[in-house]
Parts: sequence; structure tokens; C-alpha cells
Amino acid sequence: GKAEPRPRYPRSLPSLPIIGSLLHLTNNCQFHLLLHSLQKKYGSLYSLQMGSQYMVVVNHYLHAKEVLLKKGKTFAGRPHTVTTDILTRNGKDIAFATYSPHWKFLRKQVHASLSMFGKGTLALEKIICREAASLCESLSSFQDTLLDMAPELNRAVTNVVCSLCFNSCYRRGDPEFEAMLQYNEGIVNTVGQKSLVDIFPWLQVFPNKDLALLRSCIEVRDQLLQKKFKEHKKALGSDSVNDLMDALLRVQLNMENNNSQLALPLELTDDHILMTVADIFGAGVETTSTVLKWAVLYLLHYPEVQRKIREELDQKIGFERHPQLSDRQQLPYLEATISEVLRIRPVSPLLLPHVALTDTSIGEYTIRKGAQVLVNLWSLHHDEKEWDKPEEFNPGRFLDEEGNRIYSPSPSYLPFGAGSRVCLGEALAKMEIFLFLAWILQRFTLEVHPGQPLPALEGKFGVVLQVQQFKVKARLREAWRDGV
Ligand code: HEM
Ligand code: PLO
Repeated sequence: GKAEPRPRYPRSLPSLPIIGSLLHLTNNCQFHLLLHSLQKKYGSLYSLQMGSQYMVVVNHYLHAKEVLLKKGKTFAGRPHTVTTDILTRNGKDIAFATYSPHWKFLRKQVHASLSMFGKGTLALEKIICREAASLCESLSSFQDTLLDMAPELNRAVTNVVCSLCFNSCYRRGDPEFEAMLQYNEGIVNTVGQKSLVDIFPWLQVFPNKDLALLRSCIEVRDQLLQKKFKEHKKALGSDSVNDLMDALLRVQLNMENNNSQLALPLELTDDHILMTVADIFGAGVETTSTVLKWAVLYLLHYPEVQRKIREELDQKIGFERHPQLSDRQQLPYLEATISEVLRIRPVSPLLLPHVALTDTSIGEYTIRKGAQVLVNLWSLHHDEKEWDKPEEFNPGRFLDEEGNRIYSPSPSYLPFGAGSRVCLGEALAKMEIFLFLAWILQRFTLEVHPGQPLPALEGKFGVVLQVQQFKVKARLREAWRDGV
């Protein structure tokens, strides 16, 4: 008779010695770079064993698209990890929740609210421009001194998502804002797969400094969320839906009233609302501010790029009015620069881990149910067959010969992921990055002191690819001096 074809599994790294070196390397090496370099020896698709977890690493865009798009639903699971379970009350959010009818429903609701507050109205553009104006004001008050822009950028993006989620915003020095910055930093530094407890869950029983820090940060976050939640619940009687929290509370109310009409017995608990808002809030702040910091750092390293953006701004907008969203079409070089920043330093170099929900395959390889899949976006964005000199920062690669913007010169480019887990904030993030950079560069020249060494371009791998701290001088341009 005919024999069953034998399953072919991805080539696997020798497990014991590698575990040893992985654990050793993740502390000071960059996990995504390590996984990128392992391709040389093991090919673009390989597997490794992390503690008890079997992981498949995808480094080529064709495999990535199979996982995210063609078989997006099959690979829409997320792993349980110790730290994200603590962060999200066992996956009651969107980003870290595995596939379920609940997740699907919640994602749909949030998507709908975000587009309602976003594209549908001019309100969001107004909010971003209000924060851009305040950011520029702060920058000019620090004029000619070396400044760490991170807290200023952070406040600007925080206020945008704060308006979106809670219909409120913070002034500089507000203690609640300072507390938020602090707990966010703590969470970013402790959550995610690099921490050992996520590889060896049994380590949890031992006292763990990171875990204790994570817990205390989450406690501060929860108090803040709870306060907002109470305020919103109290005000829900009035008809207006002003923000994401209102919108979700309204959905909850409607569901309680006509649950019998729903096809599935879904419920939207208070925990789901809190964790989802926390997700959007955290994602909204951490990602956008990280991209802005990367953009500023690259503009310092490549002053000719900065000069070209300013020339484009001077030509198309001038000094009589502020940049607005409708200028995006007219500023292809700025748009290309943003695309290039997202290519060369992807915010999320390994996306978030995906999990196979059934037995399936990638290419010719068999993948078993429960396998974790890491899509190495870094490898996609630095593939030498797809990108000419991938480590070179060159916005021109996103432009055609006339300098008009082309969408993407290579299919090996997915800064926001793709498919059923694609980023929910892509439109919002792009609006913010565009407007903040346009406002800043219309008014300021960003520089470091002559002779001062430039901050390094290496990132620090974590739940986002972080920039190391650096200082800049924002010099007000000629046309804006003397109160013009
Ligand atoms: C997920 C990128 C900004 C909300 C993701 C993923 C990536 C990503 C790569 C993971 C996709 C996957 O696992 O396959 C980015 C980048 C941003 C950005 C590069 C900024 C330039 C934002 C903003 C928000 C947001 C501003 C909030 C409004 C989310 C959410 C998820 C997500 C909720 C989880 C989706 C899911 O698991 O179903 N993002 N993001 N992101 N992003 Fe973003
Ligand atoms: C950032 C710190 C917050 O306190 C909590 C939080 C929530 C959602 C996370 C975000 C953090 C980091 C960036 C993440 C986002 C969900 C999607 C996004 C992981 C941990 C990306 C880039 O995938």
C-alpha cells in the first residue's frame, strides 16, 4: 500500500546547548539579531525549544505572509505567559488574548470606536495639532540647551491617546502624568518574553525582583484606571459617547439589555473593558513615542535628510500656516522618511508571538497545534535580497524617480503586521507621527553640539525596540525668531 508521506519539520536548533546560550545572550544581546543571524546556519525557517515551549522562527516574507495572511486565522492564537497574564488579568485584553469569540468581538468594537473618533471627524486632527503646538512651545522654551526630548514627546502622545480613551489630558508636571510615565517604564522593562519566568514558569515560586516591580507598577496603573472607570460609569447616564471608555460601557449596557438577541452568549465584563482600554492606552503611548524618538535620532545622524524635509516643508507649506493632515500627499519625502524609520528600526521586531490553533503547515513544513511562531520582522526589513544596503538609512528607496511616493518597494515590509492580528492603531499612529514631525521640523533645526559624539543607533530589545536616551538641541529657525 501507499505509505503516508512523512511529515517534515522545520530544522531544529540543538536544544540543550542553545538554551544555555540563549539565556546567556538575551541579557545583553538583542534577541531579534540573534534569531536573524541563526539563519546562516539553519536557513530562514527553523525551530527552537525554550524551556518547555516549542517555537518556530520565520525570517522570510513569503512564510510571514502565509502565517499572517493566508493562514491568519489558524495562527491567530497567543501564548499564555506569566508576565502578560498578570498584565491583562489572564488575557482580558486584545493584544495578549488568544483567539476566541470574545477576542473577536472586542477587537471589532474597538476598531469601530477608533475609526469613529478617528477618520470620521476632524476632532482627532485637532487634538493632535493642539498637542503639537504645546510640544513646540515647550521645545522653544528649552531653546539652545541640550534637552532629552523623550518626556516632551511622551506627554504629547500620551495626551492624544488620553483624549481618545478618557476624554482628558495632562499638563506638564501633573503628578498623575508623572506616575503614569513611571509605571509605564516599569512595565515595558519587565513584561514580555525576554524575562526568564516566561521561559520557566516554575521560577515564579521564587522571589523575583522583576515580577515584584511589574506587580507594583500594575497596581498603580489599576488605581488610575479604576478612577477613570468610576467617573465614566457615573456620567454614562447622559447620551454622549465621548471616548473609548464610554463606547465600551455603552456596548456593555446594550448587551445586558438584549442579550437574548445575540447569537453567542457573550458578555463584556468590567475587567474586559479595563484591560482593553489599558491595552490601547499602553500601545498608543509606547509605540508612537518610540517611533518619534527613532526618527529624531536618525535625523541627527543624517542632517541631509533633515534638510530635505525642511526644504519640502518650506516649499509646500511655508511659514504662514501649520501643517495639516491634508498635506500628506504633498510631502512625499517626509512620508518616505517615516516609512524608512519604520523599516530600519521596527517598533516590534518580532511582532507579538503567534500560536498555531490547529495542526497546519508553513511552506512544506509541518507545524503542530500549539507551536509558537515568531515572525522576525527585523529579518524581513533587513533582507539583502530585498533591500539594497539594508543598514543604510535612505528614505529615497520609498520614492520613484520623480520623487513621488511609492507605497512599498519590496513586499518584505510589514511594520504593522498583517491579517487578523494586524495593528489596530496604524491609522492613528501614522497621523500622529506625520503631524508631530511636520510641526517640529517646520520650526526647529535638530542638532547636537559640534564635536559631540552622536548617540548610538543600536536599540534595546524588549516588548518594543527601545532607543537609548540621548539629548538634542532644538534650534528655532530664523523665520520663527523674534516672535514672527
Ligand atoms: C499590534 C505595530 C501603534 C494598537 C501590533 C503589532 C505590531 C504593531 C507589529 C503586532 C501584530 C502581530 O502580532 O502580528 C505598531 C507600530 C505602531 C503601532 C509600528 C506605531 C508606529 C499602535 C497604536 C495603537 C496600537 C497607536 C493604539 C491605538 C495595537 C493593538 C495591537 C497591536 C491593540 C494588538 C492587535 C491584536 O493582537 O489583535 N502593532 N503599532 N498600535 N497594535 Fe500596534
Ligand atoms: C506598553 C506598556 C503599557 O504599560 C502596557 C502595554 C500595553 C500594550 C502593549 C504595550 C505595553 C507595548 C507595545 C505593544 C502593546 C500591544 C501591541 C504593541 C506590545 C506593554 C505592539 C507593538 O505589538
